[in-house]
Amino acid sequence: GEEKWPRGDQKTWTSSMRNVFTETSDVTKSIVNHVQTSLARAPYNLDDFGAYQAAALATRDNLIVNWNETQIHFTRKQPKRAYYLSLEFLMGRTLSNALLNLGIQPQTEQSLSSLGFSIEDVLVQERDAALGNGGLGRLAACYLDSSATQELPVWGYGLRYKYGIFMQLIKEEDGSQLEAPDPWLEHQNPWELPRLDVVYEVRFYGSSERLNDGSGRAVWSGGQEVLAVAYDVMIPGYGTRNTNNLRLWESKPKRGFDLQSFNAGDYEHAVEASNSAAAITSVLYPNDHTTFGKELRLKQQYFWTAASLADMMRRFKNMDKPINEFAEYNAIQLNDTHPTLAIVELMRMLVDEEDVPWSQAWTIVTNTFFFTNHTVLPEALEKWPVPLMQHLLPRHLQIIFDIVRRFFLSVEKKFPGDVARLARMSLIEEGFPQQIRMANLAVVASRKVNGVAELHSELVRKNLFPDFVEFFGKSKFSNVTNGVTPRRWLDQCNPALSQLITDTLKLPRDVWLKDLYKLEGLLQHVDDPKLQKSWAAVKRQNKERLAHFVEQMFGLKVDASAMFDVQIKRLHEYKRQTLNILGVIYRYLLLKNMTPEERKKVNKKVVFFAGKAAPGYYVAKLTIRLIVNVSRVINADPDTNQYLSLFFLPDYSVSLAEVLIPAADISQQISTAGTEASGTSNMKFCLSGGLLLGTVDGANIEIAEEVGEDNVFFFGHLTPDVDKLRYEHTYHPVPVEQKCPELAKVLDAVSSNIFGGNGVYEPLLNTVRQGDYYILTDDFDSYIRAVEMVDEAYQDQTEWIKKSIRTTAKMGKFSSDRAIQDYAQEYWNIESSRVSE
Ligand code: GL2
Repeated sequence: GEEKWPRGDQKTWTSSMRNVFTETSDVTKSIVNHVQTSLARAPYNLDDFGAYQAAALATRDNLIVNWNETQIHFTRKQPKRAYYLSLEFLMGRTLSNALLNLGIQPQTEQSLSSLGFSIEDVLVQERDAALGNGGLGRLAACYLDSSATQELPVWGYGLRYKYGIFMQLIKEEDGSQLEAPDPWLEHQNPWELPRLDVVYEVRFYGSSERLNDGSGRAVWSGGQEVLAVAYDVMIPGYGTRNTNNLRLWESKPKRGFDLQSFNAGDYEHAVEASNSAAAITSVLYPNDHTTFGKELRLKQQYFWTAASLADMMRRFKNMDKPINEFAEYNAIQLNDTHPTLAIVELMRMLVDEEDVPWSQAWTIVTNTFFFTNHTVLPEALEKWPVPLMQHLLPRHLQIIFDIVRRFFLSVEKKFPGDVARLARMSLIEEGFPQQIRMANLAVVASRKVNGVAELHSELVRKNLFPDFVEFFGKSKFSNVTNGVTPRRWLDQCNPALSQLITDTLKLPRDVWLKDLYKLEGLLQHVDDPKLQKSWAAVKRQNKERLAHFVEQMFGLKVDASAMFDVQIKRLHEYKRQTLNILGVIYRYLLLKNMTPEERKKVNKKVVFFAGKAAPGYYVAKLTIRLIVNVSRVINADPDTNQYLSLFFLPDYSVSLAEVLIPAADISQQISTAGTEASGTSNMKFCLSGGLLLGTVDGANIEIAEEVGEDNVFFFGHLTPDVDKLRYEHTYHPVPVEQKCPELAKVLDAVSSNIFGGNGVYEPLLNTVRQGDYYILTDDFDSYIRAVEMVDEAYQDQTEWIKKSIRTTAKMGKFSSDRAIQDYAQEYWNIESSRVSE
């Protein structure tokens, strides 16, 4: 129906409102206007950074218009919504993505050019938003992009860390990693809207009194109260006006809370309280796949889930629906166990604040939540000590114990007297202290549980939660294979390839970028020499871009005609960067022993590494140090350096990945079988036509299924063998010299200090010599043979290029659009709705 215009004269309002501008002249006007007013700068002293700021503000104006329209659209429409709760959103840069999605890239390029700036120089001024550690955080960013593109009512909720993932420096003296803070908000962030009016109080500590009136309710009071303030980040869809929201919370002290202290003249104490409130969102924890049980981390998790749920509840209540319909209007996806407290918090809100009886509240909760597991590594499974929970969140601990009691009864009913089963399934792990198993809690309270690739989802069922599968039934546990957004990971980072694909498919770019299965059309042209030539030329161009970048950084020449071999990811023993570097040393020693004539026949190779190690992960940091020092020796060796060179690129980031990935001939995805849940950079490399050298693990398996095994290079033992091999390492150890002489020679070379170090690498080498948990000694020979196959295949450039085209052509499945479709249909039950033009 007609709505009454709220204030003033409607015509005056609407005639002054503007829509998204797309004309170059309007872009220019807006940029200049922002230079003049927002930045208060003059044309003659404007540098590239100022031009970036002005272009960002101009672009942001457009985003805000669409963002507003989208929020109004969905508020009116009242559809079911989905919320993606993630402690990490690894967004990278925004400007180029915003320009692409708004469809004003060419106009902005032209406008900047006529103002005297090159768009490339302007775009690189932007600092990455690096609020994540690795794949898990980047996945969340890809999923936001796909949700907006598919016009789905999805919001992300996270934390606005003042410091993102640390900056990695490599120490000149010894090649080791140093960590420096990442003050990414130092300059204004144009991509966020502070919502100082969207504020919630979040309580910590205090005490909880049960009412004992039969209702199960309790009153939680006292303790510390802090404020959560919303900052909204606009998430534009591609080829649509729909612009979703990522809401990030910042903590701040509650004013007046410490008035008592001020009055008492205890200024120091009052200020301390404020500091501790601000500390909650100060820093992203830099550990990937490990938990340390720090109180501040638990505070982050509760702060974030409490604010997010309060916000969802407010939005739901504005719709005037009965509380029992909460799950019909809200789906919440838990990105790993980090947001598991949201389950407990929703119980608390329903029971204590909304007066909903326990069993009804539990029905609502178990219909609302969905849980994604992202790793099977035991060190990543979150457990929180009961005493810490008691201290920090006394009411939540009561609720957890109430959940435990009821769950015990239902297990006992189904499996009477099976005490061992109860112990395995319990949400509480016995010990000193007792610990809360967050994964078990997430499983018990979620409607569905999923892994992130077929193999991983099977391991989730068979190894992580077999008892729960038996109890709840198989259908609760399923798979959604990860995906990546082709907008950022093909069109933006590899524009030349995107153009070639558009030309070859004879389809508009916005068609195949929204339906990536269309890439299969490339297969028809695989044998076309013209396409092969252009395809090779694009790769060469991308390699030259990277070579130039590295030359600037290291002052060394990089041969773009050599094969580019890339492994970029967090440093972790299970990812086996060690296997790669030992393989490089093996190759170097072979080259050293060759005559100059023999060397000429060798496939030239440039090996690239990049990745951060958690600051406290000693072995991972040693691996970086070894790679850096090996590179210094190899690159300086005139006998071999035309044939083999090696670079460790510091401070790996989304933006660095955007330069490296399009330039790779091959990427290494070489985790011990059964350890990498999915991997997502494997998909990105293949999308840019980089072949895959990898183990039979994670999404590598599904990539091979798509492109065919003859287009990938697989090696190594399979998942079912790994446990057996580990058992043998422990109970029937065989010295490396016997088991794998080639590897033993490599280890000895490192021990002999030809790469320096004076014995510092021994602890790293000993992880291989003793125990060898990640089975390097078992996989080394097979790895070296696979590398030889790669070298051989590369000799036939035509065949190689055909493999490359075939690989790209079969990446349709790995679009995050497909993954989000799966979640929307099979999990969240939400529908698309387009904001009108
Ligand atoms: C990870 C997995 O290790 C990785 O294989 C997967 O691709 C991503 C996204 O699902 O999740 N799990 C995890 O804890 N991190 C990952 O990258 N940090």
